[in-house]
Amino acid sequence: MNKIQIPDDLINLLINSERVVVLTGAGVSAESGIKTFRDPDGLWAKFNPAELASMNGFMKNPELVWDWYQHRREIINKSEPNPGHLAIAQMHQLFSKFALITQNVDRLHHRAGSDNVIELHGNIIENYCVDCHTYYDEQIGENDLSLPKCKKCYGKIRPAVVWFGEMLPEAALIKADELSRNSQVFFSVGTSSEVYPAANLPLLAKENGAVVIEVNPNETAISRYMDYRFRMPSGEILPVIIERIKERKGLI
Ligand code: BV8
Ligand code: ZN
Repeated sequence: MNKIQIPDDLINLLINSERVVVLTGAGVSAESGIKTFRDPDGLWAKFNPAELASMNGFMKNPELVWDWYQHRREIINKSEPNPGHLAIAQMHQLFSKFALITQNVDRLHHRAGSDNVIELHGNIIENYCVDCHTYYDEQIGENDLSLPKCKKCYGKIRPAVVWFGEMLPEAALIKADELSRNSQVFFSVGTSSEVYPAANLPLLAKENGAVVIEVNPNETAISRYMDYRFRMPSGEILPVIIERIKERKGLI
């Protein structure tokens, strides 16, 4: 029997809930070997985010930004979904109105089997031309470190992610906002809750009556508002929660 204790009242709530929403951040991919952004050894420990994850940064130094994303793509391509991603993928079957919202761009949730993933910050797999917006959905040559140019207009090609100062995809944000407001249970998993508007979602859920749960080895900006806090890696705790729900539902 797993030594991790899950409060009975939380399991009772979960087996009687339909509208369950999970919001994930970089921490859910940490156990897949993908560095987070703000942890001490994180991606931005060496760089200044404004320099890399922004249009200004890209226009100032497109090769540096392109190489940074190519470097991250290489790491992502060698990574596999971890037990945290796989546990979340099982939630689609356990809750009749489940929704997954992510700030991550690595698409490991898709590879773990999650569908209808709401990507607030785009994805690192696809690219588009900054001038004519032609989409390049196949991965541009992994080894092609030099900045590729658009076949149509010879413009610069950029990753299809949302940079700082850029609007989030409107449909994704509206959907995420509505799902959070209507959720009965809201999990905030592996995010420092420092980037907006994503960081608003757990509080929006709480304001509208949801029970909010944080899964993060560290304190975050919203920890004090959480109803439950699991101070451990998502890859450890989420499978235990799933197992307890399945036991109570007689599925195992
Ligand atoms: C926008 C690009 C309108 C893709 C990213 C002042 C107040 C409020 C807002 C702002 C403000 N000033 C500026 C803003 C707006 C700005 C913002 O929020 N800035 C912050 C820094 C204050 N937001 C924007 O610009 C957004 N657009 O608002 O448009 C607008 C327009 C103009 C001007 C104003 C507003 C765009 C935001 C998107 C930016 N793009 N990424 C990429 O390269 O990936 S954000 C980047 O941060 C990633 O997407 C990442 O997902 C996201 C959030 O970070 P986290 O996922 O939380 O990762 P982090 O490292 O921070 O935390 C990891 C956590 O995991 C830690 O807590 C750690 O303890 C935990 N962990 C570690 N291991 C594990 C674990 N947890 C569980 N298990 C483990 N094993
Ligand atoms: Zn073009």
